[in-house]
Amino acid sequence: MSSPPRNRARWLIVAVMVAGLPRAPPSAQRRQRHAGSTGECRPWRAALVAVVSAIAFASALSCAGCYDFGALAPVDGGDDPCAASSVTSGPGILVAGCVIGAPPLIDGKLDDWSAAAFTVLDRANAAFVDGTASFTGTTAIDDADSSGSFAVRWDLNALYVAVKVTDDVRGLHPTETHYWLDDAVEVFLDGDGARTAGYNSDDHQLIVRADGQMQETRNEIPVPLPPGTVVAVAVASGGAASWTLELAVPFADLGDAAVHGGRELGFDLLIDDDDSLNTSDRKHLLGWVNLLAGASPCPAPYCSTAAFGRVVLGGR
Ligand SMILES: [Ca+2]
Ligand SMILES: [Ca+2]
Ligand SMILES: [Ca+2]
Ligand SMILES: [Ca+2]
Repeated sequence: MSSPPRNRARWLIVAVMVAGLPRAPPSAQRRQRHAGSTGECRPWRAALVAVVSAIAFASALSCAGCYDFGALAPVDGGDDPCAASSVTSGPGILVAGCVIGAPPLIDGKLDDWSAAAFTVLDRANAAFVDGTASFTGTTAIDDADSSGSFAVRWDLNALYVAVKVTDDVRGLHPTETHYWLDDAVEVFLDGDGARTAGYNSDDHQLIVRADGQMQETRNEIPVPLPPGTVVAVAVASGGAASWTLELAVPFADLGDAAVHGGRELGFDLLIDDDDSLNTSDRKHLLGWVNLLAGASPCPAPYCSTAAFGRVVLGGR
């Protein structure tokens, strides 16, 4: 490991202090010692400055990977938790961006997310579709009816999820206790990535309704929300009933595994679309991944974490 930044700072301070020492007039003894020399008399101080400066410079170069989490400047010289990951996003695999600087503000507004980080989920690429008959087959019409995109980021404290939903009619019925029957987004997390058939304490199905209300079910049974989980939604432009959401789930709710780059978690996401004004009646469901497609008796993420795709904690 390269030398800690505090040490580098001390070297630099020493170098500056030494460089700033006043030059003492040469003593008679020193003058005598150098008398008759034909070469340049190099003072000891200049040599020391050169050595110290070289060490400080080399130290600074060798610490390019020293970062504190979330900080752009080296602070304590520890390993960089946002070191680049060799994993790349692909079908069923999403690389979560490492938070650099401040974590996203959970206010439902996604101006603190990079547009490039979002993965599209629409009728054309959804692995799991319900309500197929009510799609028209015309991409523009179907995407305006129900589509979206999502992104995931992380820091040492939490996993952050952002979703953009495009919708044409708000189907929201606050008295409905089954949130997935209204306009909602379902986020599925398998903290230890164990892909168990049943949900364990590190596994979550979080259902966020378009009014910002959130419900958790585990093995299809409502349970208390994970402690510290925060969600916010906002109305988005782009459609009459389009909306965005932001979610932060503390890693404390995602099992005991250490939080570090390269960690894999099970992850999935569904968009529920209810276009009924009077009663809850889900019209469409779009799911990112469903590895249990065709299985029985319940081939869906809400039955088994084995159906999930995965998210990998990535680097900067
Ligand atoms: Ca935000
Ligand atoms: Ca719709
Ligand atoms: Ca699990
Ligand atoms: Ca709707």
